[in-house]
Amino acid sequence: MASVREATFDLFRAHGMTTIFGNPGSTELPMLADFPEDFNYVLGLQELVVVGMADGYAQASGRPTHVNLHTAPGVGNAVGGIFNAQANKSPLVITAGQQVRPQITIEANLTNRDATVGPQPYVKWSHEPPRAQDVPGALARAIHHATLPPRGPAFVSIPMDDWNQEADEDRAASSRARAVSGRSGPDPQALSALAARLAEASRPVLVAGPDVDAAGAWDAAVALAEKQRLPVWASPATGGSRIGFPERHPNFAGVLPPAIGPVGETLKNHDLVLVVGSSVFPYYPYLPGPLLAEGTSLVAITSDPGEAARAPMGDAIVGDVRLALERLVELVPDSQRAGPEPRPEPGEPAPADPLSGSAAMAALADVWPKDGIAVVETPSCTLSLRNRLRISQPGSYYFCASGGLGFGISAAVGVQLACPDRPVVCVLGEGSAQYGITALWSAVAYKAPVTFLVLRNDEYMILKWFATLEQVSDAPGLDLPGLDVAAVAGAYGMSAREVSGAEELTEALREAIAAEDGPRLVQVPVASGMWLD
Ligand SMILES: Cc1ncc(C[n+]2csc(CCOP(=O)(O)OP(=O)(O)O)c2C)c(N)n1
Repeated sequence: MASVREATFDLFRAHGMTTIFGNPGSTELPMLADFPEDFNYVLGLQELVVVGMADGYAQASGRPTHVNLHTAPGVGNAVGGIFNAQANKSPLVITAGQQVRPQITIEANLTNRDATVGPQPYVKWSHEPPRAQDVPGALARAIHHATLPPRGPAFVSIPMDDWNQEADEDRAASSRARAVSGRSGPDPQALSALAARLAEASRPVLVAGPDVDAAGAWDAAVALAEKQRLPVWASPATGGSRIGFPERHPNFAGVLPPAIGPVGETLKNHDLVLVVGSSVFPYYPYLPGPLLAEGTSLVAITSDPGEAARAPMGDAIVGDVRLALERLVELVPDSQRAGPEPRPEPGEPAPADPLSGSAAMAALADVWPKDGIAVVETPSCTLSLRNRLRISQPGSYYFCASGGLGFGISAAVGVQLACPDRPVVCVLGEGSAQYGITALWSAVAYKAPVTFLVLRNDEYMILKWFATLEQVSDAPGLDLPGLDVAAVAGAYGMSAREVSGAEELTEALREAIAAEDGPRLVQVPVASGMWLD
């Protein structure tokens, strides 16, 4: 007779979910008992980091990923990460331990009161099974919710006395055997009408968003842009959790600005804007203006009905991004339009002491490995990084779509565990690094050979920039004197050092990226400023 635990581990096996990210407590120990040899447990020291590592792993592997948290306080700590994972469309199956069933009603210590309510707004489904025998079925359902479009976290609370109960083997086997596919084709008529609109437009443009990458649709996006001679913008960096088009391609025009007025202004010379795999748009901050100029119309293709529903303008077609793009490529004619002007190469950054953020990004670009993956949490340098690296391979860029910090270090560890053969470089502001700092320990513990590059400007630069924009003066709490991430990393057992100047930085990065035996951290002082080039 199988126990609920055995039936559940069989379910995870059937879905290839043999890596579990967790931070354990007494309420989770019964699940972890006799831990099977074919499973890996990746320990994170705080729950935001546990979810962040799983988020990176899930996105980079494309697979549903199990996160195990400690009852109410663990879930509470994790909520920021769950919010991030939802924005990143990361298929997480999150479980949390719960008091034993006989002690929930009397609210014994560590009872997760109203367990399903805590993570509610940030998960697709939140549940506590009514019987121990329902645990495997509930987790099967959570896996399907997490992986159906739009992908995202699902949550199941599991009383700790459920694991050793006898499973309902028929039900467990039946739910384990189910395959559920969520790739649905777009409405063929809507797509034909769109193909006709594209062919007839005089100056159409493509905006490629993160779901082009998640859907494996790079080749189709490139084929469409080339066949129709479309200039291509990346969706605004604020929500650009992934890159959907090669940024060295001659048709690539740049990264759209993130606010209403500037987006309308940037796209004003086009009569048709086709947005693929992005919300319309991840606006921030609020800079009002026309959503689009007069004479510009917009169509969005998205697998996310929520994105289609909430867009403030334009038409939308819901369906799998890759299926839609591949069909569109067949439907549109070869265009005779003049192709877009090529984008200028980035210039030499101006010399400065300490280095400008742009010079630091130029140093990184100089040593960038062919199949490198960037995980980015560096608010004042994100645009410079995009401009200097010009990433042109799929699955090579991860950024937190929600703007919530704590993603960078953790996600980089998860991405590296999912892609052990590719060099991962995590670029961080020293302020952002603090939210997920304990993930440095996990990088060391699991010998994840991530290169961490910390840009140290002694401040929350982007908040100073926002203060100017919002006409706020004398706000406290925007300076970070004496925050030495290299010293902290050393205390977690990581090989870490601070360097200064472009030459030392280039050398240190080259060495760190080449190292395969574990993580390295390179910290470099940079000048104050927002670095856009
Ligand atoms: C969880 C969370 N808390 C606070 C913020 C607000 N916030 C946005 S950017 C930022 C500062 C980042 O500083 P740093 O990483 O040093 O980058 P810099 O702006 O200096 O480049 C803060 C605190 C946030 N986005 N998320």
